[in-house]
Amino acid sequence: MDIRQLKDNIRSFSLEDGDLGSQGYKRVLLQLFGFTGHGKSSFINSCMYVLEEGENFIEYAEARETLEGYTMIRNAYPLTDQITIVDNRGCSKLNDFERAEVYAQLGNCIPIGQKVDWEKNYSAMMEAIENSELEPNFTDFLVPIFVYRATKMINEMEEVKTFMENCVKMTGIVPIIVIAFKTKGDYLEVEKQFRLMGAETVIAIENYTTESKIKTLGRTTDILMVIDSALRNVRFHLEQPRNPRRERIERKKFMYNYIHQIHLHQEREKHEKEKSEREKEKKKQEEERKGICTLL
Ligand SMILES: Nc1nc2c(ncn2[C@@H]2O[C@H](COP(=O)(O)OP(=O)(O)OP(=O)(O)O)[C@@H](O)[C@H]2O)c(=O)[nH]1
Ligand SMILES: [Mg+2]
Repeated sequence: MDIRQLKDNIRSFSLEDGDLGSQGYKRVLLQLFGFTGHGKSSFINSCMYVLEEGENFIEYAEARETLEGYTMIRNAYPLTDQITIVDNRGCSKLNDFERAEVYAQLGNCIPIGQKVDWEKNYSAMMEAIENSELEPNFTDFLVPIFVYRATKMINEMEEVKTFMENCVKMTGIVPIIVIAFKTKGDYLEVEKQFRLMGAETVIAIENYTTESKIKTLGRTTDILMVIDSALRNVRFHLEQPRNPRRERIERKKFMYNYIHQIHLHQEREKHEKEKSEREKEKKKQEEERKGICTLL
């Protein structure tokens, strides 16, 4: 498909097009996830740039190289009337509740425009999910996209694989894998790792940035292909009867169950730790008693 055709497909995409109509969805939400600094915000700028004519690059989403992560607020950027892309907070190394927060973003349980705090405990997490009921959103068709940089082999295989599986449980879609920094690393090897983990669509791209913004055919095509793949997924799913309200309830149930499992896991660990400390203390006391006896 050439660039003109890809752009037209994206610009004219409508949820109403299928035989069953929009089934209650009002917009497609492309949900970006990934570790900090892997190119999520830059991917948003790249998408805006390739859909606009001309060479005027605008940094809509601020992109920076930081250790602790730059994007903190879950901002949304409309690409067309019906397609919006969301810059979710990236993670570095995640503890259990931080991981739950990633799913809360995916399930739209954290409002757009809100700062994402990694909640520390069970009750704070449950409260955040309950608060999402203030403005329940069941009209977004969620498409997960995972951004990973080609300069790094995947060390977090188990973590990423579980994330991909949970995306399917929550949205019915295997996340589209975007490998950024295409020219800076062995993207073929990274692609292979993702494919072996069950990825269906893997597209390597080189993001446009303030420093590197000359539009080329290959770079532009790769970026447009990501959006086009997401829309193909949406079309495929809209051919089946769906119920957006029921899907939201199922996502909430997934969240409650997930948080509950984490809570149980942490309680078990705490209990084991206390038990082992008690045993250590008991052993120490016994040894002290024995020492006193030999002295006598
Ligand atoms: N060369 C090159 N640089 C890139 C690419 N993608 C992003 N960068 C640069 O990498 C740095 C981090 O990119 P961001 O887009 O801010 O990454 P992020 O995933 O949004 O990071 P957080 O907001 O911290 O989670 C920025 O300095 C970008 O200019 C790419 O494909 N190629
Ligand atoms: Mg960012």
